Amino acid sequence: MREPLESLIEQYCTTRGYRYVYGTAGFRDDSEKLDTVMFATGIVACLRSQVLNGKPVGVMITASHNPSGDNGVKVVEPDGSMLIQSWESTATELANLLANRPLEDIKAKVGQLTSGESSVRPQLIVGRDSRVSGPHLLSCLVASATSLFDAKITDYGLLTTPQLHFLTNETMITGAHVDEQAYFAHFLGAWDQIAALQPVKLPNVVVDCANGIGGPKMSALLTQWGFAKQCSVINDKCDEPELLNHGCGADFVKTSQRLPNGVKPNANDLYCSFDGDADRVVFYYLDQNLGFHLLDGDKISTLFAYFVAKLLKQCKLDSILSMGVVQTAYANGSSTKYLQDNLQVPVSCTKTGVKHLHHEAVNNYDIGIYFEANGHGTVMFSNKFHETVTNHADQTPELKILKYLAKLINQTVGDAISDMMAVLAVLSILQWSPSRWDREFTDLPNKLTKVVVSDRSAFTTTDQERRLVSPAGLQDKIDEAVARIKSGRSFVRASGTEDAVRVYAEAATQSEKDQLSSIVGDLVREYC
Ligand code: 16G
Ligand code: ZN
Repeated sequence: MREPLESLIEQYCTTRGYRYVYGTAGFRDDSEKLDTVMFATGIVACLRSQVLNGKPVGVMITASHNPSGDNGVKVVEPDGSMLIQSWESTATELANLLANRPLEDIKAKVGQLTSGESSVRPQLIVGRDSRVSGPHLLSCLVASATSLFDAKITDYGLLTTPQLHFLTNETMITGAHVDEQAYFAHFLGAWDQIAALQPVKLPNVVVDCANGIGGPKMSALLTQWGFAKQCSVINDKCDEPELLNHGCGADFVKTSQRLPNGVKPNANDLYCSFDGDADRVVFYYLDQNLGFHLLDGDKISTLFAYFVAKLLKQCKLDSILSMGVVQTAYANGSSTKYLQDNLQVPVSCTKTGVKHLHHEAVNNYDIGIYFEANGHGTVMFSNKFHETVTNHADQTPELKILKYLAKLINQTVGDAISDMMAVLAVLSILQWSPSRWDREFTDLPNKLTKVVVSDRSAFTTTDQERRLVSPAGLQDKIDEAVARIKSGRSFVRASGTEDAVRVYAEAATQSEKDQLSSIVGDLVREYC
């Protein structure tokens, strides 16, 4: 230990008196409140690496689509997946202890956690998005990791969240330092393999990077990508903090269902928007009258399901490899119906939050496609898939495309860059225009609103967040309201990221959807 514990705590655990929760996407808060959390996360990440015998544990500093004044941190397992759930409470407890208990208690606890039983030197892989608060917060994390653990830290500086997941996993696999270029080389390699089998034919693509870290990373990709001539990047000013996620980006486009700032409307282009840390993507296009059409996470997962099902059939692998789609309650009812009725694909529903979908996809299918409607998602290919396609006697072009697709889609986490490349490859092979893609099914009109409540913990749910358990009686009232509306569906859940309750409503028509949304919103206000 280089510095006495006491002075370390005095210096770095300066944000005190707050309560923190390691939620669906790690810790997230106003960046001014996070010093103590970062110091605690340094400890948690090092302990996790020690338990795993010194394997690399990732740490990503980001607040995704939140405003630029917020920040956050999440811990990544050596295989690139999210921190296992049982450690989330360890992280929460430690952050709250450091932020709320007297110095003596903190010293005792930290002393106990670092009491040197383990001779294993922890290894951390660290990255951050473009937020101004990033470097300072990183220094708080580095302080505990180096002073208390002498951890080996590889700091990649600015990264997208999926890059951090990917590089953590690559470090574990190779057991050596991995250059950031390995990320680009991997996905560009897969793209080139597909393009060699099937010439690429696509419209111009405009990529809105939410003025976040996706901007410079897309620029780096474009310097090496054969498709670059047809691809342009907008909202890539990641050095102007006030612009981050402001009037642009995946969250803005999905929630407001309109073009982001900075777009030149053109009916012949395909557009997509990333979020601030580039782990979410949604697409959209304009019809000949410049009417806006969104192609969100549901449209992306159904596109992949259509394409993979078709290839599996052509390769006569459909009875050998199972494929399914994982959604949340926010998936549009039309997409679920389309998957089940038109494609005959099994669909599972999980709670909101990428980790829930990810586990369901990995545990249930050889090819598990998962997307939240908001654009978070990927396609997971199992070992059985890889063994089957590698050993298959008939290495047809269709089989090879399946194999390369499994490489083009990030296997650690949803990735805006990799998802975008995969969608473009699929559209090119199918020779589908954006409107042809959109025609597969029509979304039911839907609305997502939020109600600010004094205590969101009063709203508890069951059935993958589709039904309320408490407040008592509210679900019955919602059921009555839904029953009166054609193709009506509505549910209420407490947000995991802010002090609010979210109300989702969908129905056969715009006016019925508005009606249902306002009735359920009023019911929530009545019961809170
Ligand atoms: C987090 C989740 C995202 C989810 C959102 C829901 C991750 C990496 N991110 O951002 O998947 O859609 O929370 O927010 O899991 P809410 O609970 O406020 O509705
Ligand atoms: Zn994000």
